[in-house]
Amino acid sequence: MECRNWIDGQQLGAEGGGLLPVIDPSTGETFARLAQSSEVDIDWAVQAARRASQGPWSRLSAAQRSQLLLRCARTLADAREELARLESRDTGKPLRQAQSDAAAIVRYFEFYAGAVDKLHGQTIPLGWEMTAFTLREPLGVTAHIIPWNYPLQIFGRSVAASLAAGNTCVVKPAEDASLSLLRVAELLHEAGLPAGVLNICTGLGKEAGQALAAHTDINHISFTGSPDTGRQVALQAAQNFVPVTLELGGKSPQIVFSDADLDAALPVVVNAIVQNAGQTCSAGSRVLIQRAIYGDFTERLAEAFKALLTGAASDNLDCGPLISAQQQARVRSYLENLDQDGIVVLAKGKLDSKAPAGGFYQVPVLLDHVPVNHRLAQEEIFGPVLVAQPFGTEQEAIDMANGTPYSLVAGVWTRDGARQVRMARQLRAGQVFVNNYGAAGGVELPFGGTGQSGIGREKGFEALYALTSLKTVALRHAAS
Ligand code: TXE
Repeated sequence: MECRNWIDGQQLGAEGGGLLPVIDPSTGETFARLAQSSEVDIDWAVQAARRASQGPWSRLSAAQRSQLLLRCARTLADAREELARLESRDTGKPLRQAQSDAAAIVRYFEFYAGAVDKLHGQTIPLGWEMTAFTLREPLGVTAHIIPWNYPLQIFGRSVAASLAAGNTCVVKPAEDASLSLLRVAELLHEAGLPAGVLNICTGLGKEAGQALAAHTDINHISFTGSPDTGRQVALQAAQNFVPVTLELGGKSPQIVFSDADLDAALPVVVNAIVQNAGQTCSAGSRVLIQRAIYGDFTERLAEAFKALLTGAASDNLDCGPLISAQQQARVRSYLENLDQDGIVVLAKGKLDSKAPAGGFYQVPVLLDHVPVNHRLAQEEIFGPVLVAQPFGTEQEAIDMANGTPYSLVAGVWTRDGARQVRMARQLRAGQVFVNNYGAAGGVELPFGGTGQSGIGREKGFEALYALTSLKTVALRHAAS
Protein backbone atom coordinates (compact mmCIF):
# COMPACT_ATOMS: atom_id res chain seq x y z
CA MET A 1 0.00 0.00 0.00
CA GLU A 2 1.34 3.41 -1.01
CA CYS A 3 -0.26 6.41 0.69
CA ARG A 4 -0.30 9.91 -0.72
CA ASN A 5 -0.78 13.33 0.77
CA TRP A 6 -4.26 14.86 0.87
CA ILE A 7 -4.09 18.35 -0.61
CA ASP A 8 -6.91 20.49 -1.99
CA GLY A 9 -9.40 17.66 -1.98
CA GLN A 10 -7.24 15.07 -3.73
CA GLN A 11 -4.45 12.59 -3.22
CA LEU A 12 -1.02 13.79 -4.31
CA GLY A 13 2.34 12.03 -4.16
CA ALA A 14 5.24 13.94 -2.61
CA GLU A 15 6.94 16.26 -5.09
CA GLY A 16 10.31 14.54 -4.69
CA GLY A 17 8.71 11.07 -4.94
CA GLY A 18 10.22 10.03 -1.60
CA LEU A 19 8.57 7.33 0.47
CA LEU A 20 8.82 6.35 4.13
CA PRO A 21 8.14 2.87 5.52
CA VAL A 22 5.08 2.25 7.69
CA ILE A 23 6.04 -0.33 10.29
CA ASP A 24 3.66 -2.57 12.22
CA PRO A 25 4.87 -2.25 15.85
CA SER A 26 3.46 -5.69 16.69
CA THR A 27 5.70 -7.46 14.17
CA GLY A 28 8.40 -4.95 13.15
CA GLU A 29 7.41 -5.50 9.51
CA THR A 30 6.82 -2.83 6.88
CA PHE A 31 3.26 -2.98 5.56
CA ALA A 32 2.80 0.32 3.70
CA ARG A 33 4.64 3.43 2.51
CA LEU A 34 3.98 7.10 3.12
CA ALA A 35 4.74 10.20 1.09
CA GLN A 36 7.91 11.90 2.35
CA SER A 37 6.83 15.51 2.04
CA SER A 38 9.25 18.37 1.64
CA GLU A 39 8.98 22.12 1.99
CA VAL A 40 7.39 22.20 -1.49
CA ASP A 41 4.53 19.87 -0.56
CA ILE A 42 3.92 21.79 2.66
CA ASP A 43 3.78 25.01 0.68
CA TRP A 44 1.18 23.54 -1.73
CA ALA A 45 -0.92 22.48 1.26
CA VAL A 46 -0.68 25.91 2.91
CA GLN A 47 -1.58 27.64 -0.37
CA ALA A 48 -4.61 25.37 -0.79
CA ALA A 49 -5.69 26.08 2.78
CA ARG A 50 -5.24 29.84 2.25
CA ARG A 51 -7.37 29.78 -0.93
CA ALA A 52 -10.07 27.82 0.87
CA SER A 53 -10.02 30.20 3.82
CA GLN A 54 -10.86 33.04 1.45
CA GLY A 55 -13.60 31.16 -0.44
CA PRO A 56 -17.20 30.18 0.39
CA TRP A 57 -16.03 28.42 3.58
CA SER A 58 -15.39 31.79 5.22
CA ARG A 59 -18.95 32.91 4.50
CA LEU A 60 -20.79 29.92 5.98
CA SER A 61 -22.97 30.81 8.93
CA ALA A 62 -22.18 29.21 12.28
CA ALA A 63 -25.31 27.07 11.88
CA GLN A 64 -24.16 25.86 8.44
CA ARG A 65 -20.71 24.97 9.81
CA SER A 66 -22.39 23.16 12.67
CA GLN A 67 -24.51 21.08 10.25
CA LEU A 68 -21.45 20.22 8.19
CA LEU A 69 -19.44 19.16 11.24
CA LEU A 70 -22.36 16.99 12.35
CA ARG A 71 -22.32 15.29 8.94
CA CYS A 72 -18.57 14.77 9.45
CA ALA A 73 -19.26 13.20 12.86
CA ARG A 74 -21.84 10.83 11.34
CA THR A 75 -19.54 9.79 8.52
CA LEU A 76 -16.72 9.11 10.97
CA ALA A 77 -19.13 7.18 13.20
CA ASP A 78 -20.11 4.95 10.27
CA ALA A 79 -16.42 4.24 9.62
CA ARG A 80 -15.52 3.73 13.30
CA GLU A 81 -14.53 0.10 13.04
CA GLU A 82 -12.41 0.63 9.93
CA LEU A 83 -10.61 3.56 11.59
CA ALA A 84 -10.05 1.60 14.79
CA ARG A 85 -8.49 -1.34 12.91
CA LEU A 86 -6.19 0.96 10.96
CA GLU A 87 -5.17 2.84 14.11
CA SER A 88 -4.58 -0.38 16.02
CA ARG A 89 -2.31 -1.83 13.34
CA ASP A 90 -0.41 1.41 12.76
CA THR A 91 0.19 2.33 16.43
CA GLY A 92 0.23 -1.15 17.98
CA LYS A 93 -2.48 -0.31 20.49
CA PRO A 94 -4.92 -3.11 21.38
CA LEU A 95 -8.04 -2.93 19.20
CA ARG A 96 -10.24 -2.12 22.21
CA GLN A 97 -8.23 1.07 22.87
CA ALA A 98 -8.27 2.06 19.20
CA GLN A 99 -12.05 1.61 19.22
CA SER A 100 -12.33 4.08 22.04
CA ASP A 101 -10.08 6.53 20.12
CA ALA A 102 -12.35 6.19 17.08
CA ALA A 103 -15.35 6.91 19.31
CA ALA A 104 -13.51 9.96 20.71
CA ILE A 105 -12.88 11.58 17.31
CA VAL A 106 -16.61 11.29 16.61
CA ARG A 107 -17.32 12.96 19.96
CA TYR A 108 -14.93 15.84 19.16
CA PHE A 109 -16.76 16.54 15.90
CA GLU A 110 -20.12 16.31 17.69
CA PHE A 111 -18.99 18.56 20.52
CA TYR A 112 -17.58 21.26 18.26
CA ALA A 113 -20.56 20.99 15.89
CA GLY A 114 -22.71 21.80 18.92
CA ALA A 115 -20.39 24.56 20.14
CA VAL A 116 -19.99 26.57 16.91
CA ASP A 117 -23.20 28.56 17.18
CA LYS A 118 -22.64 29.24 20.90
CA LEU A 119 -19.34 31.04 20.29
CA HIS A 120 -20.40 34.60 20.97
CA GLY A 121 -18.67 37.92 21.37
CA GLN A 122 -19.59 40.39 24.09
CA THR A 123 -21.10 43.85 24.27
CA ILE A 124 -19.17 46.35 26.37
CA PRO A 125 -21.01 49.28 28.03
CA LEU A 126 -19.40 52.61 27.11
CA GLY A 127 -22.25 55.08 27.63
CA TRP A 128 -25.17 56.35 25.51
CA GLU A 129 -23.17 57.55 22.53
CA MET A 130 -21.07 54.45 22.06
CA THR A 131 -21.81 50.84 21.27
CA ALA A 132 -18.89 48.47 21.60
CA PHE A 133 -18.79 44.76 20.94
CA THR A 134 -16.34 41.96 20.23
CA LEU A 135 -16.30 39.55 17.29
CA ARG A 136 -14.66 36.15 17.35
CA GLU A 137 -13.20 35.73 13.89
CA PRO A 138 -11.32 32.81 12.33
CA LEU A 139 -7.52 33.09 12.48
CA GLY A 140 -7.10 31.84 8.89
CA VAL A 141 -4.85 28.82 8.26
CA THR A 142 -3.96 26.68 11.25
CA ALA A 143 -1.13 24.14 11.38
CA HIS A 144 -1.44 20.91 13.37
CA ILE A 145 1.60 18.79 14.19
CA ILE A 146 0.30 15.51 15.55
CA PRO A 147 2.21 12.80 17.48
CA TRP A 148 1.95 9.05 17.03
CA ASN A 149 0.38 8.06 20.34
CA TYR A 150 -3.24 9.13 19.70
CA PRO A 151 -3.52 10.33 16.08
CA LEU A 152 -7.32 10.09 15.89
CA GLN A 153 -7.95 11.75 19.25
CA ILE A 154 -5.38 14.52 18.90
CA PHE A 155 -6.50 15.31 15.35
CA GLY A 156 -10.08 15.39 16.67
CA ARG A 157 -9.39 17.78 19.50
CA SER A 158 -7.44 20.32 17.49
CA VAL A 159 -8.77 20.05 13.92
CA ALA A 160 -12.48 19.78 14.82
CA ALA A 161 -12.08 22.87 17.04
CA SER A 162 -10.23 24.77 14.33
CA LEU A 163 -12.80 23.95 11.63
CA ALA A 164 -15.59 24.91 14.01
CA ALA A 165 -13.88 28.27 14.53
CA GLY A 166 -13.96 28.76 10.74
CA ASN A 167 -10.29 28.15 9.98
CA THR A 168 -8.74 25.91 7.34
CA CYS A 169 -6.11 23.37 8.36
CA VAL A 170 -2.79 21.83 7.35
CA VAL A 171 -1.94 18.69 9.29
CA LYS A 172 1.44 16.94 9.64
CA PRO A 173 0.89 13.55 11.28
CA ALA A 174 3.79 11.69 12.91
CA GLU A 175 5.93 9.58 10.60
CA ASP A 176 5.23 6.57 12.85
CA ALA A 177 1.43 6.77 12.59
CA SER A 178 -0.28 8.61 9.75
CA LEU A 179 -2.65 6.11 8.15
CA SER A 180 -5.85 6.74 10.09
CA LEU A 181 -5.65 10.49 9.45
CA LEU A 182 -5.25 10.07 5.68
CA ARG A 183 -8.42 7.98 5.73
CA VAL A 184 -10.18 10.57 7.92
CA ALA A 185 -9.39 13.24 5.31
CA GLU A 186 -11.14 11.17 2.61
CA LEU A 187 -14.13 10.55 4.87
CA LEU A 188 -14.52 14.22 5.75
CA HIS A 189 -14.37 15.07 2.06
CA GLU A 190 -17.16 12.54 1.42
CA ALA A 191 -19.13 14.19 4.23
CA GLY A 192 -18.96 17.49 2.33
CA LEU A 193 -15.91 19.34 3.67
CA PRO A 194 -14.86 21.56 0.77
CA ALA A 195 -11.54 21.00 -1.02
CA GLY A 196 -8.63 22.80 0.61
CA VAL A 197 -10.30 23.20 4.00
CA LEU A 198 -8.35 20.23 5.34
CA ASN A 199 -4.93 19.23 3.99
CA ILE A 200 -2.63 16.49 5.24
CA CYS A 201 1.07 16.09 4.42
CA THR A 202 2.94 13.10 5.83
CA GLY A 203 6.68 13.06 6.34
CA LEU A 204 9.55 13.48 8.74
CA GLY A 205 9.47 15.96 11.60
CA LYS A 206 12.73 17.62 10.69
CA GLU A 207 11.60 18.07 7.05
CA ALA A 208 7.84 18.39 6.70
CA GLY A 209 7.18 19.30 10.36
CA GLN A 210 9.82 21.98 10.44
CA ALA A 211 8.71 23.39 7.07
CA LEU A 212 5.15 23.69 8.37
CA ALA A 213 6.19 25.31 11.66
CA ALA A 214 8.40 27.80 9.78
CA HIS A 215 5.88 28.63 7.04
CA THR A 216 5.25 32.36 6.83
CA ASP A 217 1.59 32.05 5.79
CA ILE A 218 0.11 30.16 8.74
CA ASN A 219 -1.77 31.82 11.57
CA HIS A 220 -1.59 29.33 14.45
CA ILE A 221 0.27 26.14 15.38
CA SER A 222 -1.09 23.34 17.55
CA PHE A 223 1.73 21.02 18.49
CA THR A 224 1.67 17.90 20.63
CA GLY A 225 4.95 16.12 21.26
CA SER A 226 8.19 16.35 23.22
CA PRO A 227 9.44 19.47 25.05
CA ASP A 228 12.57 19.62 22.86
CA THR A 229 10.64 19.63 19.60
CA GLY A 230 8.00 21.91 21.12
CA ARG A 231 10.72 24.45 21.89
CA GLN A 232 11.93 24.33 18.27
CA VAL A 233 8.39 24.75 16.97
CA ALA A 234 7.79 27.70 19.31
CA LEU A 235 11.04 29.33 18.16
CA GLN A 236 10.00 28.98 14.51
CA ALA A 237 6.57 30.39 15.34
CA ALA A 238 8.15 33.32 17.18
CA GLN A 239 10.05 34.29 14.02
CA ASN A 240 6.70 34.87 12.30
CA PHE A 241 4.72 36.02 15.39
CA VAL A 242 2.45 33.01 15.08
CA PRO A 243 0.59 31.93 18.26
CA VAL A 244 1.17 28.38 19.47
CA THR A 245 -0.59 25.85 21.61
CA LEU A 246 1.93 23.32 22.91
CA GLU A 247 1.01 20.09 24.69
CA LEU A 248 4.27 18.51 25.79
CA GLY A 249 3.42 15.65 28.10
CA GLY A 250 3.79 15.08 31.81
CA LYS A 251 4.91 13.09 34.82
CA SER A 252 1.49 12.99 36.37
CA PRO A 253 0.95 11.80 39.96
CA GLN A 254 -1.85 9.69 41.34
CA ILE A 255 -2.05 10.49 45.06
CA VAL A 256 -3.64 7.81 47.22
CA PHE A 257 -4.52 8.76 50.81
CA SER A 258 -5.09 6.14 53.48
CA ASP A 259 -8.83 6.96 53.68
CA ALA A 260 -9.35 6.34 49.94
CA ASP A 261 -11.64 3.73 48.45
CA LEU A 262 -8.74 1.49 47.46
CA ASP A 263 -10.93 -0.94 45.51
CA ALA A 264 -12.02 1.94 43.28
CA ALA A 265 -8.51 3.42 43.01
CA LEU A 266 -6.62 0.22 42.15
CA PRO A 267 -7.90 -0.54 38.61
CA VAL A 268 -7.80 3.15 37.66
CA VAL A 269 -4.20 3.59 38.86
CA VAL A 270 -3.17 0.49 36.86
CA ASN A 271 -5.04 1.52 33.72
CA ALA A 272 -3.63 5.07 33.80
CA ILE A 273 -0.13 3.70 33.16
CA VAL A 274 -0.95 0.63 31.09
CA GLN A 275 -3.29 2.30 28.60
CA ASN A 276 -1.50 2.64 25.27
CA ALA A 277 1.54 0.99 26.90
CA GLY A 278 2.18 4.14 28.94
CA GLN A 279 2.59 6.27 25.80
CA THR A 280 0.02 8.79 26.95
CA CYS A 281 0.74 12.43 27.76
CA SER A 282 -1.55 12.23 30.78
CA ALA A 283 -0.30 8.79 31.92
CA GLY A 284 -0.40 8.44 35.71
CA SER A 285 3.27 7.51 35.85
CA ARG A 286 3.85 8.18 39.57
CA VAL A 287 1.75 6.71 42.36
CA LEU A 288 2.19 8.57 45.65
CA ILE A 289 0.83 6.42 48.49
CA GLN A 290 0.30 7.47 52.11
CA ARG A 291 2.69 5.58 54.37
CA ALA A 292 -0.01 3.85 56.46
CA ILE A 293 -1.25 1.93 53.41
CA TYR A 294 1.95 1.88 51.32
CA GLY A 295 2.72 -1.82 51.94
CA ASP A 296 -0.85 -2.96 51.45
CA PHE A 297 -1.54 -0.90 48.32
CA THR A 298 1.77 -1.69 46.59
CA GLU A 299 1.11 -5.38 47.26
CA ARG A 300 -2.26 -5.09 45.54
CA LEU A 301 -0.70 -3.14 42.68
CA ALA A 302 1.99 -5.82 42.32
CA GLU A 303 -0.65 -8.56 42.04
CA ALA A 304 -2.45 -6.56 39.33
CA PHE A 305 0.81 -5.94 37.41
CA LYS A 306 1.75 -9.64 37.47
CA ALA A 307 -1.57 -10.46 35.80
CA LEU A 308 -1.04 -8.02 32.89
CA LEU A 309 -0.44 -9.60 29.50
CA THR A 310 1.43 -7.85 26.67
CA GLY A 311 1.17 -8.92 23.05
CA ALA A 312 0.19 -8.10 19.48
CA ALA A 313 -2.37 -5.32 18.97
CA SER A 314 -4.73 -7.70 17.19
CA ASP A 315 -4.78 -10.02 20.23
CA ASN A 316 -6.39 -7.24 22.25
CA LEU A 317 -4.55 -7.93 25.51
CA ASP A 318 -3.83 -5.50 28.36
CA CYS A 319 -0.84 -3.95 26.63
CA GLY A 320 0.38 -3.72 23.04
CA PRO A 321 3.91 -3.05 21.80
CA LEU A 322 5.60 0.35 21.96
CA ILE A 323 5.45 2.41 18.79
CA SER A 324 8.99 1.80 17.50
CA ALA A 325 12.36 0.20 18.14
CA GLN A 326 13.60 3.67 19.11
CA GLN A 327 10.89 4.11 21.75
CA GLN A 328 11.57 0.60 23.02
CA ALA A 329 15.29 1.42 23.41
CA ARG A 330 14.41 4.67 25.18
CA VAL A 331 12.15 2.93 27.72
CA ARG A 332 14.67 0.13 28.28
CA SER A 333 17.40 2.67 28.97
CA TYR A 334 15.40 3.83 32.02
CA LEU A 335 15.27 0.28 33.34
CA GLU A 336 19.01 -0.38 33.22
CA ASN A 337 21.20 -0.29 36.35
CA LEU A 338 18.27 -0.16 38.79
CA ASP A 339 20.30 -2.21 41.29
CA GLN A 340 23.04 0.42 41.40
CA ASP A 341 20.48 2.97 42.57
CA GLY A 342 18.89 0.52 45.01
CA ILE A 343 15.56 0.54 43.17
CA VAL A 344 13.55 -2.65 43.51
CA VAL A 345 11.25 -4.03 40.81
CA LEU A 346 8.10 -4.93 42.73
CA ALA A 347 6.36 -6.64 39.83
CA LYS A 348 6.37 -7.14 36.07
CA GLY A 349 3.70 -8.18 33.62
CA LYS A 350 4.09 -11.11 31.22
CA LEU A 351 4.80 -11.28 27.50
CA ASP A 352 2.26 -13.38 25.64
CA SER A 353 3.85 -16.50 24.19
CA LYS A 354 2.30 -15.69 20.77
CA ALA A 355 3.80 -12.17 20.60
CA PRO A 356 5.73 -11.97 17.29
CA ALA A 357 9.51 -11.89 17.75
CA GLY A 358 10.06 -8.65 15.79
CA GLY A 359 7.56 -6.54 17.81
CA PHE A 360 8.64 -3.67 20.08
CA TYR A 361 7.39 -5.08 23.36
CA GLN A 362 7.91 -3.86 26.90
CA VAL A 363 6.01 -5.50 29.74
CA PRO A 364 4.59 -3.23 32.50
CA VAL A 365 6.99 -2.66 35.41
CA LEU A 366 6.21 -1.48 38.96
CA LEU A 367 9.13 0.16 40.79
CA ASP A 368 9.32 0.53 44.57
CA HIS A 369 10.43 3.50 46.72
CA VAL A 370 11.84 5.58 43.86
CA PRO A 371 13.64 8.62 45.32
CA VAL A 372 11.95 11.94 44.58
CA ASN A 373 14.84 13.35 42.56
CA HIS A 374 15.66 10.19 40.61
CA ARG A 375 15.21 10.58 36.85
CA LEU A 376 12.63 7.77 36.95
CA ALA A 377 10.50 10.07 39.10
CA GLN A 378 11.28 13.26 37.18
CA GLU A 379 11.34 12.43 33.46
CA GLU A 380 8.60 11.30 31.10
CA ILE A 381 9.49 7.69 30.26
CA PHE A 382 6.54 7.14 27.89
CA GLY A 383 6.32 3.44 28.57
CA PRO A 384 4.40 1.18 31.00
CA VAL A 385 6.62 2.00 33.99
CA LEU A 386 4.94 2.98 37.27
CA VAL A 387 7.01 4.58 40.02
CA ALA A 388 5.71 4.09 43.59
CA GLN A 389 6.64 6.60 46.30
CA PRO A 390 5.48 6.86 49.94
CA PHE A 391 4.42 10.11 51.60
CA GLY A 392 3.43 11.11 55.13
CA THR A 393 1.45 14.34 55.35
CA GLU A 394 -0.83 16.12 52.91
CA GLN A 395 1.79 18.85 52.49
CA GLU A 396 4.44 16.27 51.64
CA ALA A 397 2.14 14.82 48.97
CA ILE A 398 1.64 18.28 47.46
CA ASP A 399 5.37 19.02 47.45
CA MET A 400 6.17 15.68 45.80
CA ALA A 401 3.35 15.99 43.27
CA ASN A 402 4.45 19.50 42.31
CA GLY A 403 8.14 18.65 42.35
CA THR A 404 8.76 17.95 38.64
CA PRO A 405 9.14 20.32 35.66
CA TYR A 406 5.77 19.04 34.35
CA SER A 407 2.23 20.02 35.38
CA LEU A 408 -0.31 18.33 33.11
CA VAL A 409 -2.66 16.20 35.22
CA ALA A 410 -3.00 14.98 38.81
CA GLY A 411 -5.26 12.36 40.42
CA VAL A 412 -6.32 12.44 44.07
CA TRP A 413 -7.93 9.56 45.94
CA THR A 414 -9.50 10.45 49.30
CA ARG A 415 -12.94 10.40 50.95
CA ASP A 416 -12.24 13.63 52.88
CA GLY A 417 -14.19 16.41 51.14
CA ALA A 418 -12.20 19.30 52.61
CA ARG A 419 -8.95 17.63 51.60
CA GLN A 420 -10.29 17.06 48.07
CA VAL A 421 -10.74 20.82 47.68
CA ARG A 422 -7.43 21.73 49.36
CA MET A 423 -5.55 19.32 47.12
CA ALA A 424 -7.32 20.46 43.95
CA ARG A 425 -6.36 24.06 44.71
CA GLN A 426 -2.74 23.42 45.60
CA LEU A 427 -1.74 20.95 42.93
CA ARG A 428 0.16 22.48 40.04
CA ALA A 429 -1.66 20.78 37.17
CA GLY A 430 -3.86 21.75 34.23
CA GLN A 431 -6.40 19.13 35.27
CA VAL A 432 -7.06 17.59 38.69
CA PHE A 433 -9.25 14.51 38.97
CA VAL A 434 -10.65 13.52 42.35
CA ASN A 435 -11.66 9.88 42.85
CA ASN A 436 -11.38 9.31 39.09
CA TYR A 437 -8.74 9.85 36.44
CA GLY A 438 -9.63 11.33 33.09
CA ALA A 439 -13.41 11.67 33.47
CA ALA A 440 -13.87 8.98 30.82
CA GLY A 441 -12.32 11.01 28.02
CA GLY A 442 -13.23 14.56 28.86
CA VAL A 443 -13.78 15.98 25.35
CA GLU A 444 -15.50 18.93 27.05
CA LEU A 445 -12.75 19.57 29.61
CA PRO A 446 -10.00 22.13 28.88
CA PHE A 447 -6.65 20.34 28.81
CA GLY A 448 -3.03 21.44 28.92
CA GLY A 449 -0.29 22.35 31.33
CA THR A 450 2.34 24.89 32.19
CA GLY A 451 6.14 24.69 32.42
CA GLN A 452 7.52 21.71 30.55
CA SER A 453 3.94 20.47 29.91
CA GLY A 454 3.37 23.31 27.47
CA ILE A 455 1.45 26.46 26.69
CA GLY A 456 -2.28 27.01 26.24
CA ARG A 457 -5.32 24.76 26.43
CA GLU A 458 -6.97 22.31 24.05
CA LYS A 459 -10.46 20.76 24.26
CA GLY A 460 -13.70 22.34 25.41
CA PHE A 461 -14.50 25.96 24.65
CA GLU A 462 -10.95 27.06 25.52
CA ALA A 463 -9.70 25.55 22.26
CA LEU A 464 -12.20 27.63 20.33
CA TYR A 465 -11.05 30.82 22.04
CA ALA A 466 -7.42 30.03 21.18
CA LEU A 467 -8.32 29.33 17.55
CA THR A 468 -10.17 32.59 16.95
CA SER A 469 -9.02 36.17 16.79
CA LEU A 470 -10.89 38.66 18.95
CA LYS A 471 -11.84 41.91 17.28
CA THR A 472 -13.23 44.86 19.24
CA VAL A 473 -15.58 47.25 17.45
CA ALA A 474 -16.59 50.60 18.98
CA LEU A 475 -19.26 52.78 17.25
CA ARG A 476 -19.97 56.36 18.12
CA HIS A 477 -23.55 57.37 17.32
CA ALA A 478 -26.19 59.87 18.27
CA ALA A 479 -27.41 59.46 21.84
CA SER A 480 -31.06 59.89 20.83
O1 TXE B 1 8.43 13.35 19.64
P1 TXE B 1 8.51 14.65 18.70
P2 TXE B 1 8.98 11.87 19.41
C1 TXE B 1 7.35 12.64 24.14
C2 TXE B 1 7.56 11.27 24.75
C3 TXE B 1 8.41 10.59 23.73
C4 TXE B 1 9.27 11.73 23.23
C5 TXE B 1 9.88 11.56 21.87
O2 TXE B 1 8.26 11.40 25.98
O3 TXE B 1 9.18 9.55 24.29
O4 TXE B 1 8.39 12.82 23.22
O5 TXE B 1 8.88 11.28 20.89
C6 TXE B 1 7.09 16.25 14.64
N1 TXE B 1 9.60 20.62 13.65
N2 TXE B 1 6.06 12.71 23.45
O6 TXE B 1 10.40 11.89 19.00
O7 TXE B 1 9.83 14.73 18.04
C7 TXE B 1 7.08 14.75 14.48
O8 TXE B 1 7.18 14.41 13.11
C8 TXE B 1 8.29 20.35 13.57
C9 TXE B 1 4.96 13.22 24.24
O9 TXE B 1 8.06 11.15 18.52
O10 TXE B 1 8.11 15.77 19.56
C10 TXE B 1 5.76 14.38 15.11
O11 TXE B 1 4.72 14.65 14.16
N3 TXE B 1 7.77 19.13 13.87
C11 TXE B 1 3.77 13.47 23.45
C12 TXE B 1 5.65 15.35 16.29
O12 TXE B 1 6.52 16.43 15.94
C13 TXE B 1 8.61 18.17 14.26
C14 TXE B 1 3.51 12.68 22.24
C15 TXE B 1 6.08 14.80 17.64
O13 TXE B 1 7.41 14.37 17.56
C16 TXE B 1 10.00 18.40 14.37
C17 TXE B 1 4.71 12.24 21.55
C18 TXE B 1 10.49 19.69 14.04
N4 TXE B 1 11.78 20.01 14.13
C19 TXE B 1 5.91 12.24 22.19
N5 TXE B 1 10.58 17.26 14.81
C20 TXE B 1 2.55 13.92 24.17
N6 TXE B 1 2.58 15.15 24.69
O14 TXE B 1 1.55 13.21 24.20
C21 TXE B 1 9.60 16.34 14.97
N7 TXE B 1 8.41 16.88 14.63
